[in-house]
Amino acid sequence: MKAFIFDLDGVIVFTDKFHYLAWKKMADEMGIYFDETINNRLRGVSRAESLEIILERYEGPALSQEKKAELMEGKNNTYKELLGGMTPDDVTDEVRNTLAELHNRGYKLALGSSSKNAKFILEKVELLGAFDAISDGTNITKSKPDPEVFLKAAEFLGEKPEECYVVEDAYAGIDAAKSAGMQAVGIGDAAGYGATDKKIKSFGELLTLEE
Ligand code: B16
Ligand code: MG
Repeated sequence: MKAFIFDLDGVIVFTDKFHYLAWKKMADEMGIYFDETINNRLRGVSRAESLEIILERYEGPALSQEKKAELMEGKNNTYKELLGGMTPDDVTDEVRNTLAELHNRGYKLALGSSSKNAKFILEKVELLGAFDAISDGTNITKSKPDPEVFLKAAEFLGEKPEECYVVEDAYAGIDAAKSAGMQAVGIGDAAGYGATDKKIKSFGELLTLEE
């Protein structure tokens, strides 16, 4: 194997709590029921698809595309305000050291995130320089479980899909990795998902994956 492609939210940083708070604010304002169980369905899913999942519980008059765009913009503004408080302390030493050691061992490292805020987050936590390539929500047309974000990451790295590991916390991300022809490593929620090739309990276990 030549490379690792990392999901961002739920793997490198835990921004899911901010997504939850930002969507919750919007849902409360619109009188829509929304809880953490529904929020789990938003992992790895694009902003537009997340909105549609939340609107499954909406009972008001039909919403125009303009209104939906406005809702997504409002949610993203709240989310970015919450992200504004992030610092390098929001990345554990385990994550930082493991990334550095994988690099030392000669692996190429890429980010493969559905988020359009990925670079902003990596800047806040001072990890932008840890990756050789970034594939995120700004360079894809289809979001996970479509393999596009990971295939683009492999292309940016100049590596073959079958020589890439994908590290993911979301079922949609594991499905995307398998569709891309990559090795899927599950952490967090995804460690309990049958489609994963390898399961890890902590990030540092990536160093012993090939033993
Ligand atoms: P944004 P990942 C995903 O990040 C999140 O898990 C998902 O909840 C979010 O809707 C998506 O990014 C889009 O994020 O609104 O910032 O563009 O897990 O693929 O790193
Ligand atoms: Mg994720």
